[in-house]
This record gives sequence, C-alpha cells and structure tokens, in this order.
Amino acid sequence: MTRATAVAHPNIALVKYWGKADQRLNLPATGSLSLTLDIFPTTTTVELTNDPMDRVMLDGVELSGDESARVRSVLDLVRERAGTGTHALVTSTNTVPTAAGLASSAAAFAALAKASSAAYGLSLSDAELSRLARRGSGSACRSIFGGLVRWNKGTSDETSVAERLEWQGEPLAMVVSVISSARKKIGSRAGMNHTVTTSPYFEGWVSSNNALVERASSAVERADFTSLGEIAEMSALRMHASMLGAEPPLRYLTSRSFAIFDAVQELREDGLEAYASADAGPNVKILCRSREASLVAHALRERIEDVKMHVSNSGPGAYLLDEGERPSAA
Ligand code: 2P0
Repeated sequence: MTRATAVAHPNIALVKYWGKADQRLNLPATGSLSLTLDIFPTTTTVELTNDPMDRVMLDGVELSGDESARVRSVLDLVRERAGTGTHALVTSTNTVPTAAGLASSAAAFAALAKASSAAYGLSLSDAELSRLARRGSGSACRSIFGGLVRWNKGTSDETSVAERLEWQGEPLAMVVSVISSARKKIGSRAGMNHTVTTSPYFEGWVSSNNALVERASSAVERADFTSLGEIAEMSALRMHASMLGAEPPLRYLTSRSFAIFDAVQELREDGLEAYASADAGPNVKILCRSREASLVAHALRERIEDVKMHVSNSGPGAYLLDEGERPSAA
C-alpha cells in the first residue's frame, strides 16, 4: 500500500500526564488514564511520493518548522522500520479547535501513526502503534485505543505503552465546555518542561499522581464511577497546583474555568453526579454518566453564560478508512 487514511479521536485524561522522564523517547514522569472521545476526529492521509522531502498539510495549510519536524520524526521511525527512504505527503484535517487544550495533538499523532505505518506497508500491533504515536506526542499513545485507556509510564521505549481497560459500569460521557478556542500562549510541551524544572511541587505531583493511577485503575475494575470521578477531579487540580508552583507561575485556568468547577460541584450537591477536569487551557471537561450527559450540559448552560458545551460519549480507537471512504489528498 502506498497510501492510507486513518481516523483518530482526542482523549481526555482522567488521571493526567504532566512532565517527562525522558524528552527524546517521550517517557512520562507519571502514568495516566483517559477516556477517548467520539467527537472532534482527525483524519490523516499518508501518501508515498517521489518528492525529495516530506510535506505536511494541516487543514489546507502547509506546516513548517517544529510542527512539521515532529511529523517527520514519526515518519523517520516508520521508514527506518520499513527499510526505505521514500518521502510522503501527509494531509490532515482536524475538527477540534487546535491548541486550545482540547488534545488535538493526541488525535493527530494517533492518526499519523496508524496511517503512516499502513502506507509504508508495516503491520503493527496496537501496542506498537501506541509506542509510535507516543514519540510524536505523549498523550497520542492513548488515542490508539477506544474507551478507557491506561498509559503505563514504563522505563523504556518498549515498556511505555497504553492499554485499553474494560469498563463494566454504566456508559461514560464527557461534556466539553469551550470557553476559548484561541491558541494557548504556552504549549503543553513547554509548559510541562517549565514545571519540571522550576516547580517545587513537581515531586509531590509525580508521587501523588502515580498513586492516583493505581486508585483509578482499581475504581475502573470495580466499575466505581464515584471514585473514578473524585480521583479525576483531584488529579486535574493537583496537576494545576504543580503548574501554579512554577517560576514564573503557569496559569491556564481562568475565573470562568473556576465558575464551571463551582457549577459542577453544585450539580453534585443537587444529586447529579459530575466531575470537572481541565488540561493546558481554560476549557473544562466534565465527566458524567452518558444517560445524564444532556442534563449536565443543560444545567451548566443555565448556570454559565456564553459557553459552548459539546457532549461526547466514549469513542473508538484509531482505525483505517477503506479505499472508497478516503477523501482525496489534495
Ligand atoms: C494529558 N496533557 O494527560 C495532559 C494533561 C495536557 C494536560 O498530555 O510533549 O501534547 O507531546 O508529550 O501529549 C498534553 O501534552 O505533550 C497532555 P507532548 P502532549 O492529556
């Protein structure tokens, strides 16, 4: 095959990844656990070409500099394995507001790993795809899988890999609030490196969050939604605490974000179980039961003005599109 198209969805971490143990291999300082969404997919086509270099198009615009270098570094790993030097045209379409803390890089690099390995004729297992996606962006290793996913931090390229977790409880949903879809001022990578090097709270974050991964995994095994939600809210706030301790401080949450955290707490007090989380941006993601998701979104719209709410259920892992379904790579 010389051309392949893959679709992948973003994932939202319930137990967060923040900080690297190894920058080159993208090994995280802590494990994490996420839910893959069924909204905001990224579709990526990789086509081998006779060009003297790779070209990367994102939403119709050619990428250059660091952004295209990250894509090329994943293609290089695939080429090394396939034993070829042939270059490629990568055409990607994002449906998530880029760089707004809505995990667009996770879907992008999961789709790239899936499409590029197929285009270069490799037949990789999901674990191998997860490791490959991780090299492009850490959180992308989780978007190879659908549903609830655990990223084992590992200590090497082979052992730092995600796996799907079985969930026997009621179906889960995530209400994604969009306060701002503006490009964030400090990207995740720079933000986490800044936290690692300057925050006195980083060590406490790492040890406490590794413990939360174990507690969350056990909550998943017991299908204990309440514990999972409580742990998710804690992990998000502890991650933001580590950033707030950095020098200079790194603050992604705004007063609007905290207003949503307050509203979510009110919903719980009213008997509607929901838990708030936030990533490297102001937008708050709310974990709830699927059957109550529209109620949660409605209740939040009533309490918070001018915030868009997207309801997502648990989504699929990265998959290839059949020949007939492929958009043409312009
Ligand atoms: C997460 N985030 O677990 C955390 C929570 C943001 C906050 O993973 O440098 O884009 O490519 O490995 O994966 C965002 O960081 O960073 C992220 P790199 P990535 O979802």
